[in-house]
Amino acid sequence: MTKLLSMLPLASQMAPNDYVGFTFFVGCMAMMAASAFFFLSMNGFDRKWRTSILVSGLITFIAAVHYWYMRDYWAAFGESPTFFRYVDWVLTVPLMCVEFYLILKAAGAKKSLMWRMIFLSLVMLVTGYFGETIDRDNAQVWGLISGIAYFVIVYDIWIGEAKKLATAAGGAVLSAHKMLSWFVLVGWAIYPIGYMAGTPGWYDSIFGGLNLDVVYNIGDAINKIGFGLVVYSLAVAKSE
Ligand SMILES: *C/C=C(C)/C=C/C=C(C)/C=C/C1=C(C)CCCC1(C)C
Repeated sequence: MTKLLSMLPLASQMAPNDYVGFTFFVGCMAMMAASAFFFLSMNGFDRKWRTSILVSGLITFIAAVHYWYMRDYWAAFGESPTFFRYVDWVLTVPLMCVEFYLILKAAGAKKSLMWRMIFLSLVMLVTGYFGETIDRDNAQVWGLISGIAYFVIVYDIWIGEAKKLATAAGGAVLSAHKMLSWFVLVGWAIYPIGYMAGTPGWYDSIFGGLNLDVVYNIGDAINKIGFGLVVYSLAVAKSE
């Protein structure tokens, strides 16, 4: 009987004090629920807003699939699933840039703005990956380059071209843009904290008590689901 049971693809065991595993599990469920919500509500909106809601759903759906694997990976190896984490981000963060563009399209946003943001986000993520994996000894340098790319994105949306377009559009678009900008300034700033907690350097003593994965999982839940809900609210406001 035990032999038979061991052949079944049972869920991995999870210790009651495995709080890292717990955040992977809850994160996975939350992303699934959010995806169902976005996909099922899509058809209630005007054509124009459907794409935006679809992208919100794709962001949480891609994350849900990755969380499924990350949860498993953590349970099996007790190690940070860095590879899956960054594949997830490389797909979802550019989609968030697309979301900014879609919202500002009516105000005259050009595709070049979108590509610029996508490029910057990829620089931010690829350098972060180097610092966490193949060149951990220079994690500070990679983190710095990544941080610069991040600040250029923040500049673009708070002060630069994106901000100007949002101001010109006014109304619900401006307030949604403002909310999304806060997500990028405050919500995205959670990630460097996780990075500093999980890579070697002088900051070990400051962030040493934190777990990189817990910080990243909290960041993802806030940023992916919250971001999608802002877009959803804008669509509701605009469809009335
Ligand atoms: C859904 C996933 C999101 C919104 C991920 C965002 C990730 C970041 C903003 C990561 C930023 C980083 C830095 C600014 C410096 C250190 C390295 C990173 C990649 C953790």
